[in-house]
Amino acid sequence: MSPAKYQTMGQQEGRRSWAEPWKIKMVEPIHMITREERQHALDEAGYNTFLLRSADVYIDLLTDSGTSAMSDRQWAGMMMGDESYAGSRNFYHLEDAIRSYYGYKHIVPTHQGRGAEQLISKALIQQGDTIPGNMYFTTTRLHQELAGGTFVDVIIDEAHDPSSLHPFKGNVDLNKLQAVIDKVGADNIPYVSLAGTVNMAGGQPVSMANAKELRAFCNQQGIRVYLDATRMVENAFFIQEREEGYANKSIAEILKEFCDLTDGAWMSAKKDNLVNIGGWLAVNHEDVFEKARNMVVIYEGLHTYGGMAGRDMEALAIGIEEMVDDHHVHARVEQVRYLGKLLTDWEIPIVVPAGGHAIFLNAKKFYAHIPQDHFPSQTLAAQLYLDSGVRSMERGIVSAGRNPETGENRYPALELTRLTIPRRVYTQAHMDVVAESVKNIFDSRAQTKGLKMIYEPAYLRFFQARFEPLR
Ligand code: P70
Repeated sequence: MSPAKYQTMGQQEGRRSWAEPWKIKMVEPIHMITREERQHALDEAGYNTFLLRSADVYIDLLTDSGTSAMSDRQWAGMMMGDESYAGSRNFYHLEDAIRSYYGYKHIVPTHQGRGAEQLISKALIQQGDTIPGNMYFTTTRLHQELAGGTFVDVIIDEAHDPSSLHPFKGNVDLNKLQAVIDKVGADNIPYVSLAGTVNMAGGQPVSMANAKELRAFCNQQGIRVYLDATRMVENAFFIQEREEGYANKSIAEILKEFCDLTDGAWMSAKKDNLVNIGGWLAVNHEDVFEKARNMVVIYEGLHTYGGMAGRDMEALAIGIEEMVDDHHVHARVEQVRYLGKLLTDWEIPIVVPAGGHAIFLNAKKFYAHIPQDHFPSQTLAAQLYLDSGVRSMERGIVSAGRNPETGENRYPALELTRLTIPRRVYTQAHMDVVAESVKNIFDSRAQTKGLKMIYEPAYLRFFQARFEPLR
């Protein structure tokens, strides 16, 4: 018998194949517009993928935020919304879910993550304070700055190196943290801002060992630790996979153990929690809770809905129960990795190891001939859209913005374009189409020129900035 021509993914890797733990019950048609139409759409959008209309996008990898497919149980929950202004029963379900799976005592709902960031920043930060953290996130840092603080990066050096294979590139460097304390004094550090899987580093995890060391260190110094839990479930998966002693613990157990090392968390429920909108703040200290619960009525809504409808809170509570399913997390991260494997196999530069929510193309290497001032990551996102209607996101110099004190551009070491995978939405075939398109623009990269910024808004410029191609 002649050898078979086709091989499944599993066979290619010498193992049995696995599949997603769900089947599709409802579909949303998508289609690719023509290259001329895409060129026109890109011009209209000022070469910024945030300004494209989604109808002009074929495969949307802009973000994994609010783009997940909800389950039939979550949709059923939507019908059980208790839309009372105060004391909605869905809020109590949400409170129970957060208490059981994350383990925090007090919960304040918000409309999404940045609502919770505003509350925690305003509750804890005083003018002139310093907030150390494992790499900045755009909205998180901005809220810390608006509250009068300065963010200082204390992530390990490996996080800034796209080719370092360190298994926990999200770890905090305690020497760097000590140096910050020596400089500004522990009294001027309201908390350490710890992110579970570091978005801007490529979705890289923090180890349990590092979190334990950090906790012990902060206890000695009298500093609190608050967690950005947005993608902490994916972090738990990496701990289960890579850290000694965790292979036989469930995602739920690891999540709880990790959160127990922190004083509270803010959350963009639009990611791990599998909903299209929502967020929350959860804390153990009564004093912080009281401040946040009072402030939420100014900025978000009453403390039993915080900007969410009752039905949103119900879907969110159910999403929390579903997100800790080990099979779900495995399928989610492995899908991201599948795309990463294709690209690395074809020698396209990406951040390794592949992270939990996205593949990050290393635009500095991809377009080695385009200087950072000509926006290589932004250029890559534009080229990818032009080639195939695939939408991605700039995560480089445009995202890094300007130093608020000097007004100078920040030049981040990482100049990346993010291919972000929504949860339970796309198939392996979609990943193949994306990979081939990346390969196509990689093969013709020498002809590609950079961009010029022609409009720059004052805050979070990446969302609304406009560009023109350099000729
Ligand atoms: C993304 C989204 C949101 C986010 C996050 C982390 C680690 C907090 C938030 C805020 C959306 C986004 C936000 C800013 C720039 C680009 C994209 N991340 N912490 O796509 O939560 O969006 O609910 O207010 O990743 O990565 P929210």
